[in-house]
Amino acid sequence: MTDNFAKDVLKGLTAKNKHLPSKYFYDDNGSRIFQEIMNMPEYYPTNSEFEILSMQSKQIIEALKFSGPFNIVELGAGDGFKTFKLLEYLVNNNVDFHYIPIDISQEAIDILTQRLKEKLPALKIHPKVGDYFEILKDNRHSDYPSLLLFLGGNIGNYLEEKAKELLQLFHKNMKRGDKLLIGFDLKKNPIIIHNAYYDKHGITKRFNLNLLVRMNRELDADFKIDDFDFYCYYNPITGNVKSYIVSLRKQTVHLKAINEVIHFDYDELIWTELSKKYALEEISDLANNAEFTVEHNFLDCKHYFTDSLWTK
Ligand code: AVJ
Repeated sequence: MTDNFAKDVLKGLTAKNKHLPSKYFYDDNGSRIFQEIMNMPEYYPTNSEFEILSMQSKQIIEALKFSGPFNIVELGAGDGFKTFKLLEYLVNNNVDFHYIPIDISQEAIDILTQRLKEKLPALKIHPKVGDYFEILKDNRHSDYPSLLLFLGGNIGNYLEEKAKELLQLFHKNMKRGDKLLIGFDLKKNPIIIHNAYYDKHGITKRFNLNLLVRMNRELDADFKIDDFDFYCYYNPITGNVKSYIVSLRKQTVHLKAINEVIHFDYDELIWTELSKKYALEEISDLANNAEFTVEHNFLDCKHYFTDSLWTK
């Protein structure tokens, strides 16, 4: 784990345009800050998806057209707050299924498991910590059909080519007839998007700067957190939100664990995240590119977000 982090950090911080992969936001501390983001009123994706999964559970489950028992495999389950409504619906209707939440944060999975055992004691839950694909590969040998959940709009973090690769990999690790329910944040009034990412509480800033804290801890680096700021902007034409860490001074940072020195110019940027917003046509293009069929788009009432149901 740490080895890949060191390698990716070195690659990103020695590039001409500095960058860091957003997947490294989610150490235990970052996962907690992300919970705070999800609790902000401005961060609408959580509320929109929560509405979809609360109000349309029945329609979603009917659209699966599974006749017997099935698995629900959730990639990046986090605290599972949104999924709870779907699980609750299924348990209350005595549907026969197994829930397999997967996350890279042990802490997040522990909290989720404990909470679900309390709230839905009848739920058959098999939590997994680790890499999506290793666990997906196991699941391919299951006798039951599967519904894969990739919620929260995580796909928005991938550049187009990477998103296509990821979806092809999902496809490859699914059985014919398996379903994918995948969340996409939709293009909308740019002001709403701006406020969700450039939040006035500074929580998203803390989320980004946590990358520096993580490097200090795991790579024995000496980033002075106060000498860096956060900036992000939304381009309504491309649908891209791009997030950056800004160096407030010309400065030098040592990464002692890997014996590296990194120089920052005054106002130099580190690109930390892409959060792409989609139009519905772009979503069906992506599905078709990976040889999925779009079954249905489940939208919230404001049309901010869609959980798109695809079939292999
Ligand atoms: C978890 C990837 C969906 O891109 O909206 C929230 C992460 N970044 N605020 C997103 C995030 C800044 C989030 N995803």
